[in-house]
Amino acid sequence: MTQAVLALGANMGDRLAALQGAVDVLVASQEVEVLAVSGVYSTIPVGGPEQDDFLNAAVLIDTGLTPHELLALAHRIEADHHRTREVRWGPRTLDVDLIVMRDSDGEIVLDTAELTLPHPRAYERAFVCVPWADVEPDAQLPDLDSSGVMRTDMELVIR
Ligand code: PH2
Ligand code: MG
Ligand code: MG
Repeated sequence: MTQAVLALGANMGDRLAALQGAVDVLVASQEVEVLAVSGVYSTIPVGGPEQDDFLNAAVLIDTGLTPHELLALAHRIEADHHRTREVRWGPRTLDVDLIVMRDSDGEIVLDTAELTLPHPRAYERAFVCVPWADVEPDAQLPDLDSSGVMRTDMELVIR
């Protein structure tokens, strides 16, 4: 089995319903076992154009899916919420991002056109790391930054 951390975000429409809908699909998926769901955080937008606040959450799962299969499932869940991809980092009804995956050999490292693991910007984004810490309190961040541990100094602005 492979463990994965998914980050959910929404800042258009019924944001809470979109996050819940994503969790519901994961729970219903044969190839996914949901191990933990974080709290829901209201966060100010990071990057992109001026846009509304996000709701963010994280989900810890076990899965038999490969990284690209899990990415396809994430895209399917987004499509079900009429997600369109117009503006990079712009408003979205639902964003489902793969943050980290690990199998029996340890952390999966991937760099393909479609998917980079661990997520290259996750560790500098409080809207990812704070919900992530909910589902994995002892999580060590991917060994990408100088310290290799989760930064506790990031500010999460909750409105
Ligand atoms: N997602 C982005 C860009 N900016 N800001 C917040 N607060 N939450 C997000 O989920 C988010 C963002 C691109 O996916
Ligand atoms: Mg994203
Ligand atoms: Mg995304």
